[in-house]
Amino acid sequence: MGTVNAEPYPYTFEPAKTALIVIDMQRDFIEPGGFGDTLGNNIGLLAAIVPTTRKLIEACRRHGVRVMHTREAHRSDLTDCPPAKRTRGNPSLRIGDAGAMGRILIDGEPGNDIVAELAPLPDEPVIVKPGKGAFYATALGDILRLQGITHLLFAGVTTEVCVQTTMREANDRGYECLLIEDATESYFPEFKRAAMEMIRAQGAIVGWTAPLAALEKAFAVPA
Ligand code: C5J
Repeated sequence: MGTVNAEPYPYTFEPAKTALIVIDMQRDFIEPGGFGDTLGNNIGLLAAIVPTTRKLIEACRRHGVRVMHTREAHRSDLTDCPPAKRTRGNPSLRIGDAGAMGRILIDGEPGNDIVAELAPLPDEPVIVKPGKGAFYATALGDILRLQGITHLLFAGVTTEVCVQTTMREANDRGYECLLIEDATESYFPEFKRAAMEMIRAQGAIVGWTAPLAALEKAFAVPA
């Protein structure tokens, strides 16, 4: 059993029943010339968490916490993409259009890949999700249940969109959720701050937050 010095109070977990879910660390959101960049976002903010996220993944692998990854992606024929998602906001590039790294948010395109530094190992599930939440229209719930997972650690981008949505879905399904503060980021720093406050408000109404160092400390305590 490990205990993390988290907010709003200590978070206790058993590594064998815990999974790390790394959300959407995809080239198109993070790398120069990708979708996020072409929309005028400051991708440097997201790129800055790659080294910490890598350390987090490696620590989880070493300490027996299952690692899983997600990618936001649609079928190449777009039949799983609601027209409302594709057209909203009247963007210059829509889902399925040709971007600098292939078609935007389409499964199998180069830009849809997870950044090389965080490449999943062959035995780590990659959940391909058409929505913001990783439970919607995916096998994630079944995968976690079959593995006896009760606790989830979260990292990835963006904090207030896909990360927070997935944490809320997980919370409603009974999982105890901890967000690693320095392994998540938003294009909008004030949204990250607000999302973290919302998550841990009212006695961890959605879950807990803690920096990677606090998790590493918990791992360092002999079982
Ligand atoms: C979007 C995400 N579209 N991973 N995705 O913001 O948060």
